[in-house]
Amino acid sequence: MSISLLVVGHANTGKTSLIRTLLRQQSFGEISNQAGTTRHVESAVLTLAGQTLLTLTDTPGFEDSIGLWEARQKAPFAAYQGADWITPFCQSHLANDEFEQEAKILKQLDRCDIILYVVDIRQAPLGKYLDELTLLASASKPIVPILNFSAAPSAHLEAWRKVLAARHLHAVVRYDSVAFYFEDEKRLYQSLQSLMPDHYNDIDALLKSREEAAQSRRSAAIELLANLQIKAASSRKRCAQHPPLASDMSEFENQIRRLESQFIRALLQLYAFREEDVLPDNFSIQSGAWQQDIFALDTLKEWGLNTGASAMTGAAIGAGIDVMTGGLSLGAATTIGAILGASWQTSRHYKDTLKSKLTGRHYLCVEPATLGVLCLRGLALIGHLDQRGHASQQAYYLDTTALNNTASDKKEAQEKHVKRLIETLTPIWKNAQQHPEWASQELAADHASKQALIQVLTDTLPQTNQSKRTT
Ligand SMILES: Nc1nc2c(ncn2[C@@H]2O[C@H](COP(=O)(O)OP(=O)(O)OP(=O)(O)O)[C@@H](O)[C@H]2O)c(=O)[nH]1
Ligand SMILES: [Mg+2]
Repeated sequence: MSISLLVVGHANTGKTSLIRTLLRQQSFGEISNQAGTTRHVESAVLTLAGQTLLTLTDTPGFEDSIGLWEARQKAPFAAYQGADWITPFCQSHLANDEFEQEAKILKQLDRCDIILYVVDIRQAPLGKYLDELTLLASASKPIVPILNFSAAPSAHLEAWRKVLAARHLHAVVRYDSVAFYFEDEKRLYQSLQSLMPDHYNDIDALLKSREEAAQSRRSAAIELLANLQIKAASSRKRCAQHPPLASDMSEFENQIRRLESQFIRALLQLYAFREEDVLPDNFSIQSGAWQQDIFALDTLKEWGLNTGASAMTGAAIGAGIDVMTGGLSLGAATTIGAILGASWQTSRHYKDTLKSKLTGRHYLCVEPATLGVLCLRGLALIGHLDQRGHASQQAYYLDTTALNNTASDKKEAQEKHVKRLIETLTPIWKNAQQHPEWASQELAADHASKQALIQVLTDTLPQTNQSKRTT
């Protein structure tokens, strides 16, 4: 036997959104900013290992709760005690007429085990909401108030707590169907456990499986980012001449952009989001560009990354791209050249051979600044998806807002954190740069370089994701 939850509340408080997020399913029902979106009762089940644990029933929102409350207090319904007024009311002409939507809710009340009463805490606890609560309470079913829209601070939070406590509703759950916090969902399930002790173990198993799924999703996401980093760092393109031709440059840039696009697609699939849910409508990742271009100088600067090699190799080379000669970056080759000239007492012939070996072949490769941008963007996206509810409707624009919105002292700490991260990752990137064969293969999970990257990314992720609830 599953627990039957009836999701009710005023129009537009996020009832359908709550169910989508609990189910981790974007396809359930219809969501919109317009009140009165859900017109019919619709149920979905939440299963674990093939067993149905919860039935979630969505309902239309209350539209005229004050009118309904007045009708309930008039003859003939005023004569009924407790829940007895509900059946005759649903059989009356009012249920087909002015209270058609409300009657759809009332008809479900005796079929459910628990009522989830969804509140939009951006609104004050007005009389119409209190009338809804009184009407629902007459069904004598346990009510769990869900304080939805909790991610942003609300001036009405305490007022809601007060009016709910006055109605003996102390076990309230804060939630946000868009900015998802697993801890909130846990509290919701824990309140179900206390109301339905016979189902305690089932809900416990559900919570554990949700926690494990979140963990393994995060590990898989980090491995995807490690693969992207290794592939980008080990990618190189032999160029026909030096300075490189514009066509060689753009071909190489596109190769790297494609790697990032593949990573984004794989990540969205892993988190069960569609491309259009995270990316703007008119955006096509096939085209390579994803909002800010990773090879634009401004992008590198915005993410707090300097472009040392670009400055050194001159304007002929795009931002974020370096040129390697004979397996060494031009920076390193120049330094060795200088050492040779100054201190090596070798024959001219040997020196020339070595010099041509160092400078004869030119390869384009990705500069640490770009690898840094790829890394920070990847971490920011993983952080976002970890907390994105399946009811979210806004496309996610991946930019540096998360970094720039922080207070200046925090911003400084963030910049230091980025610098440290790049310093830690640079030796791993440099090593990958010497292995062009890694660009076309997937390294085994226990490969030392991959392991090292995974470790750094895992340690970094919680700090990169700064969006913690503030209230
Ligand atoms: N930021 C934020 N937006 C939310 C939240 N819950 C719902 N929304 C948004 O609020 C709007 C209404 O959500 P719905 O789920 O359609 O609300 P509803 O209660 O089912 O609405 P009706 O079916 O019309 O009664 C949508 O634009 C949602 O994206 C939330 O917790 N946080
Ligand atoms: Mg709805």
